Amino acid sequence: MGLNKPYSNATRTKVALSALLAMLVVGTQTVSAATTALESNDWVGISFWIATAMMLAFTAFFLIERQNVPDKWKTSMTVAALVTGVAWYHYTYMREVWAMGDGSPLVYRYIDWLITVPLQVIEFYLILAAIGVGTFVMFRNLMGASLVMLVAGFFGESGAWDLFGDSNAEVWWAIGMLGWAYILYELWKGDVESAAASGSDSVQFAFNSMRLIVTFGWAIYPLGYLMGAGLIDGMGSDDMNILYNIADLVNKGAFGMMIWYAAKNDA
Ligand SMILES: *C/C=C(C)/C=C/C=C(C)/C=C/C1=C(C)CCCC1(C)C
Repeated sequence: MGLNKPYSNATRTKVALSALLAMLVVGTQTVSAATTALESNDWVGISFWIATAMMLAFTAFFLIERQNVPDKWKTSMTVAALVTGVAWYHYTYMREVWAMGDGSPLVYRYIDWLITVPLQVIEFYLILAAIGVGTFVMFRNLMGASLVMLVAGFFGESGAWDLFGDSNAEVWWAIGMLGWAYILYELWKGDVESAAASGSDSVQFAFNSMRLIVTFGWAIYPLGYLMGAGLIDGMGSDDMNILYNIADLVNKGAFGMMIWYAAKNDA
């Protein structure tokens, strides 16, 4: 047994499987809570169910695959599993809120984002550090901007702080957009781009995936917000929830899969 490989693969597998088992045991408490059966045309409910199951599957996959990638990618895999794991936990409640006829699970949604988005910023930082541009200042600014984005979204959607009267939803949306715009600026600016170009193929793949996810995958959320706020003709809160659920699968699950793909192909 070498110094940097103190545990055998068999031990690692056992640890990963035990963690999964513990998750499942805890999870079934909420998973098996009393629900009314879904109607066959309840598309919002169906999307909640699909997202819940997929988040669990992603989490299991990332935890188990963590031991099949080179050491330097393991932390990224762990963070990817935490993102989908925390989301799975909240989805078990969100679909319940929906199934019980209590409408849009706004508070659970934002609590989830408040945990998973900072975790994703950590993921971004790990990739930026791998291309040599990740600094503390950059990490702090990305974290700050993501919090501005989420807090503004919460006030705008909940109406908990009606600071802007008649245009409350619009102005909070615009403030949230500024937070997102700052993140895009950090990821698309020239020096980061040229630094990335000098990384290994795997690191470049991870970097490009991250940028596309934050640009296009994240764009689904402000669109959903506008629908939910009744600012797009003929669209409403149901459309918003379907979009949010799809967006979460793309940005948490597919993003994690891209990290895994990059890691697997890094010799
Ligand atoms: C796993 C959850 C993720 C990646 C959530 C991301 C959420 C956003 C990118 C939300 C963005 C918003 C704006 C850009 C403006 C309006 C308010 C928000 C919060 C919907």
